[in-house]
Amino acid sequence: MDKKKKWTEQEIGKIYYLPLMELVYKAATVHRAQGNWQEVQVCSLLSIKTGGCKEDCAYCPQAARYHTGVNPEPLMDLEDVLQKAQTAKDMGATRFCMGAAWREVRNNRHFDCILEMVTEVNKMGMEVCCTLGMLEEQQALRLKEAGCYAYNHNIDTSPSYYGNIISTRQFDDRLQTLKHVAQAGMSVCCGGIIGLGETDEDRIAMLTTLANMDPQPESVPVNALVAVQGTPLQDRCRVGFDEMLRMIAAARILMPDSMVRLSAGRLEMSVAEQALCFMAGCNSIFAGEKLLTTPNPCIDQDMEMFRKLGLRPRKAFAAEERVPKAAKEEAAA
Ligand code: SAM
Ligand code: DTB
Ligand code: SF4
Repeated sequence: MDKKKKWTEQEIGKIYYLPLMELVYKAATVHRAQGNWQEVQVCSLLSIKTGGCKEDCAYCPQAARYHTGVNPEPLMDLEDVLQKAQTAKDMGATRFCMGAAWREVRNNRHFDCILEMVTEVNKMGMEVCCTLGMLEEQQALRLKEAGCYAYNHNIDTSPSYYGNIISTRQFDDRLQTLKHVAQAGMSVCCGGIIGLGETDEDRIAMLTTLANMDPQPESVPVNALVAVQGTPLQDRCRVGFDEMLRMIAAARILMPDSMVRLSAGRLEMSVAEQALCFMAGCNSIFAGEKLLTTPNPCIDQDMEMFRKLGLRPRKAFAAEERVPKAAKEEAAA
């Protein structure tokens, strides 16, 4: 598939609305053709700066304005972060993602501390990912220089539904940060959430934005809303498993080279349901008992699931070992 292809919403709608089993079959076929289908990237998340965020993201337990029981905490110490990273590495994680409940990064001592964390975790041989809110160009470059491999910044939903969920920033602000991340040479991790009250058309529009990014995001987290008490979305019903499966399968077909990550919402899914997601092209998970503030399946359960399904954790930096298609074509010419 030509990566530079510009997808229209109509084209994506045709894929998205396929009968589910046909969609899964097509996605599984794409997944098999890419090779490495047995490998699942195991990522670990750590909230290094929890709560007290000034943004109003309606889904988020860390927004200061909602009363969710998440206590604001200061930035973690370097030593504590390194200890958590070692624990994550020992349990088999190869990507370590550090999250901060910030609207944006500021050029202050907290950012300097994070740069140090990035450098030290990178030295441990793990792919370092950060998710710290909006970034300026220079800040993205400093993160990259410190050894940050990837940056997570989700578009969350469709451009037109965005204003119903977040009013303290614009959809285009997200795109601007993603541009800075890509220009700095970091790998882009960008996805969204389903279950916010959006329509199928919104999901299609979100997929269209992601699929038309150039280059497409290296990883695409698909989150199901975790409806946290105290947030404006506390009473939203859980998304059906078929809806997660549909999003994962569509993402796999549209972004064949990306890692598609089954992210928030996995705790409620059975092994059989997750198996269908892996079949449909999901090849990455967040592992460990906690996401940022909410629970997640424990690693022993996940390893047992991999064993049952004949899957295996992928090595760190595996993407760099693959010869890019363009280079192969050049060599052959
Ligand atoms: N503050 C930074 C930002 O907003 O980019 C980084 C942390 S933020 C918690 C990272 C992402 O977590 C959000 O963009 C959203 O996609 C996801 N997220 C947050 N709360 C969630 C929830 N309750 N359910 C599902 N996903 C959630
Ligand atoms: C992503 O797409 N999902 C993760 C990670 N990127 C940072 C976060 C999920 C957070 C779920 C709610 C919580 O634990 O606070
Ligand atoms: Fe803040 Fe990020 Fe939560 Fe929004 S998603 S309230 S920016 S921590």
